[in-house]
Amino acid sequence: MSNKTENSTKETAGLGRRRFLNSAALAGLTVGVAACNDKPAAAPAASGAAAPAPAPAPVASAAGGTNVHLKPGELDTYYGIWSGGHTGDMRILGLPSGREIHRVPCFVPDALVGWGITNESKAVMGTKPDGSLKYTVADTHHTHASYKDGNYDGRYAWINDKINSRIARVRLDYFVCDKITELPNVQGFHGIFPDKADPVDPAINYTTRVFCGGEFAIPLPNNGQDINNPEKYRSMFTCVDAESMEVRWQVLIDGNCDLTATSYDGKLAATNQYNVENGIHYEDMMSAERDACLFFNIARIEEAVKAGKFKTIGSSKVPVVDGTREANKDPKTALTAYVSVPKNPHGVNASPDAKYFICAGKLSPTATVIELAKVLDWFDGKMEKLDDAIVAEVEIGLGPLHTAFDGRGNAYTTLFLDSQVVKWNVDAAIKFHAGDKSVKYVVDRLDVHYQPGHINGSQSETRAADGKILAVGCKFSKDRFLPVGPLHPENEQLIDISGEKMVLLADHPVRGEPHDFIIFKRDLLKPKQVYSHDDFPLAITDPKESGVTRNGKKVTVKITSQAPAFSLREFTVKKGDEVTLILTNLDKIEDLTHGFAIPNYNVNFIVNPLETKSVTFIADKPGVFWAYCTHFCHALHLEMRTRMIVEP
Ligand code: K7E
Ligand code: CUA
Ligand code: CA
Repeated sequence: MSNKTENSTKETAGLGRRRFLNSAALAGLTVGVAACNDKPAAAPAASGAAAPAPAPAPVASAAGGTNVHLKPGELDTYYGIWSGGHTGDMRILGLPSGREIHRVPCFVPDALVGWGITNESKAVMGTKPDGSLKYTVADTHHTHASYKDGNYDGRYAWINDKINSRIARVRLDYFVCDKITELPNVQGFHGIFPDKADPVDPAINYTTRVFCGGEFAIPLPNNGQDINNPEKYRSMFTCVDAESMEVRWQVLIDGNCDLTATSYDGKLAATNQYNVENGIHYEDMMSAERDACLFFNIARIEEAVKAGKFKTIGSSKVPVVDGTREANKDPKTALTAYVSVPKNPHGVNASPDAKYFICAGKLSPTATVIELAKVLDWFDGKMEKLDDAIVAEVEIGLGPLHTAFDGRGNAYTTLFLDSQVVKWNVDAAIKFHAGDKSVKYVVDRLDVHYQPGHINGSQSETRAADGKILAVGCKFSKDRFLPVGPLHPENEQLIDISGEKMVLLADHPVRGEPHDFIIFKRDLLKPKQVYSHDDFPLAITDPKESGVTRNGKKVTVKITSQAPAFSLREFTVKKGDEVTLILTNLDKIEDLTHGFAIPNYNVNFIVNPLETKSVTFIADKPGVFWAYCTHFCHALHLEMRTRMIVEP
């Protein structure tokens, strides 16, 4: 970009641009990249204009010592769990190489594994009374893993679906989705974060709850009444049980939840909020100068639920407590606390020293640092003014969205409009805010390519933040990769943060459109490579059990696979039968996966070592159908097939 140099040498933008940002929102302009038209070169991709030929990018030599180019056979140091965005999936990357190793289907069908085809996956995804999938679209933004002692324990990861307000759990031993829960009375479920400890019982120092922020306020109940009555519009903050995946409770709140964070002691959860105005029209949502970071006192909420101080909404049986501003004015009894932050904030992130939540300003060029001990003081009646919990509010650049940490006291915030990552020191910002204007809290700035959203560092959201690498999800890649038509990939850039200065290490194209991700040490996970028959109630443990059994029109076909053959060479059913085919892969060697596809029957799925899956279909077409193995397994893989005969 010809004028990137100009951008990078500019200090925090001048007042004029800042004013523009404030007035842009009021004027009803689209907030975001396309709106920032006094910085035209920063956003040609959004406007559809052809990007100018790029100047040769400054190629980073890996000064900090992180080598992104692994030798053949060399393994990555870190796992990365990425949300896939509106592809609706979860992706597993290796870092620092940036290689995509796996995709975990959860909310939407997946052709490789047969997710949405097999009975087992359909049971997880949810079906309509006729057996078809309830939903086939999803939008995953945020993924976080379960904790123990302030670090990941390798049990689970959770991911949200914003479109249909669903939360999915992925088992990290097999990297498969095992449960999906739809949140009642919520639209636009966005922020998600597991707790890290129990607020009351210190023995429970691991995740037992997952918190979910509802972004879109809707009339409650949403049944076609009260469409034009903003008073009836509310959003909800939801607590889901980490093990059962049942919804435990909800909190009715003012405003819209954006991202979510949890404290290391389990006492507090928070969500950044815009639209505390409770506007139901676009412009109304941006009228107040300050919105809020809304804190939830988890122990008090659960006491209130236990004491029966709740209502239910619509057909949902989930207890809903009142977390609105009006009902929570007395700190001694308050369930919630609305700490003010500049208008329309976005990300909120917990610092690895467990002391602060940091709110990124989005429409404001600031980061707000909130001290958690002080929020607890307010709840305890020891601090009068809640906003005294704000220990810093400093300018860091234009369009701050998300923040990561290095464990050495520094924060790294993405600046969407400036196309930069800014490294700033939290303690220095606190000193500056307290009055020492000689303190320089901005440590470094680095141009990224382009318009970054989420950012995360290695181990950044744990007490073990290691300050090695940083990944940045750039929403526009423009000229960074070979052109492939109008749709550009995203650019997940990798930055070395081991030294004082950030060093850009690599660009990685990814299929749209990841949002949040986490990066953690590979030894925190011990994935299994072979299933156990015990995992599957339908497992066929002996090929001799193979065969066809009939019960009226219902036919069960049991079949096993062992390279390079299926146990049945052929099987016969009758036209009109409801066929349930159960396939167990008896190969127990790592990496020996088989597939099973039936021509013209829309059936294709895989079975991993010792895995069992089933499909059910109506044999409505007579004829011969060569069901064959789709997954390369053996020199005789192409021959691996069975003849399905459907008699007329
Ligand atoms: Cu910033 Cu949905 Cu996390 Cu996207 S949200 S970037
Ligand atoms: Cu079995 Cu290919
Ligand atoms: Ca607002």
